[in-house]
Amino acid sequence: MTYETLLVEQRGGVTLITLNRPQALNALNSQVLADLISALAAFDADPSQGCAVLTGSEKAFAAGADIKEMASQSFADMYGGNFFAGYDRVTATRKPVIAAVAGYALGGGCELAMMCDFIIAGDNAKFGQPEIKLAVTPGMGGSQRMARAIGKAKTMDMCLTGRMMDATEAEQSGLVARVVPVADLVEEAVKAATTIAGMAPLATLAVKEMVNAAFETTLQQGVVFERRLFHGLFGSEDQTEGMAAFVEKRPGNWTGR
Ligand code: CO8
Repeated sequence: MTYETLLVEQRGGVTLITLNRPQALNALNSQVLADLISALAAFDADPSQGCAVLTGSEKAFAAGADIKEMASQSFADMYGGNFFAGYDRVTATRKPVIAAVAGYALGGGCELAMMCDFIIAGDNAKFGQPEIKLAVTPGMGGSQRMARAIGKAKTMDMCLTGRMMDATEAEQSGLVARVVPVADLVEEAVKAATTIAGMAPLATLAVKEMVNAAFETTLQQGVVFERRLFHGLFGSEDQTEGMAAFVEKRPGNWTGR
């Protein structure tokens, strides 16, 4: 499958998705959204694929939603058409997705990175929610996901001033999981994704679901949800295999059942 705005390749069990609108610093227009939904749905449905990496270019992961596409839209267009609500389908991806961010991740670009399960940043990454400078606000979950990731004080600072945060600050704040030299970014992200893709598939789905539940539930509900998923995995063949493999000092051989 080929896409107008993405490059997609499989590296073993890892799907590498590269945003590819260099002329607009990977600004997210409606075509990018349609392509992304399609590529992630194909990844999720392919049993040979265990983890995806979403990346951009060395200069820009994505410099935001496409301002030129939005500029002439009315309230009726945006609200009536539920503009960009399709991104809910990006977050509905059940298998893990790592954002590998180099360069600018601004506005919708930062929000897209935060929709992924974790972010690995190149040391030149710059994160920001500069929508305030356009007299609008984050609209793809940025105010909510950033507040959960790095807390109120820094989120208010970022969203009210529109300033950029570099990779070091992003790591110290907990926005990104790791920072690596930008030249190694894709390789490092694919390496992490390969590790994830090598895990038992049902346990991997369960981890993603339970960590995400931490943002939707009370602690008590989340702990019970985690315990039930843990119990449920004892109905899987891979649990029997995983524990036998440990005892027999050999790698597990997963069936995804
Ligand atoms: N949209 C459209 N085109 C863009 C965007 C964008 N967000 N960002 C860059 N471009 C284009 C430029 O217009 C330029 O095109 P051209 O060559 O035709 O003039 C090309 O990309 C290169 O950009 P620059 O020349 O500006 O490159 P610089 O290196 O000088 O600057 C910056 C890089 C600092 C990243 C600068 O391009 C910039 O400030 N970009 C805009 C950043 C921004 O404001 N992002 C937020 C956008 S709003 C948003 O994301 C809202 C999300 C919520 C939507 C929710 C819907 C429900």
